Amino acid sequence: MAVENTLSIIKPDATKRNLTGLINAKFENAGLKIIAQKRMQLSKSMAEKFYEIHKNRPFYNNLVDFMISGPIIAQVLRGDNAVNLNRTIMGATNPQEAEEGTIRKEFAESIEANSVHGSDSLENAHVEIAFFFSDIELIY
Ligand code: IDP
Ligand code: MG
Repeated sequence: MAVENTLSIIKPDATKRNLTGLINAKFENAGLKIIAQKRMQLSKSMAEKFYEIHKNRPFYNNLVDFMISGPIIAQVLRGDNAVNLNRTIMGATNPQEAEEGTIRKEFAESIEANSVHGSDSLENAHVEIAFFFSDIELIY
């Protein structure tokens, strides 16, 4: 399997409840390495741009407001099959549909406040990592 980098975000619902360590333990226990990390307060324009792909969805405005409601952690996870492995560890978007042991099953508050973001393809991972980090900030 190929070694990949993927973008992970710990969302405001999770930073507010002090869950960053418990969430990152799940990534590290699964063999993913955190090779870059920053805690940030997103501006409205940054959140709008990051989620631009969802601009026409009915939940877009609420999603942007949620993403700026508190600090986030933007981070890059690296490992074998990192894009899909991260999505598996996260669980389904709707926590009610998420598998036991996943982050969203254990920690998400709702389909919106679902604790984590993860890139959904290698191509999007490259774009999303570049949104937050320059190459020299990725420390293998
Ligand atoms: P994903 O985060 O599992 O990839 P996406 O469909 O890409 O899910 O949606 C992006 C984010 O938008 C979700 O993580 C969630 O925070 C929010 N979201 C998705 N669907 C809904 C919905 O039906 N109602 C409210 N918020 C939603
Ligand atoms: Mg998505």
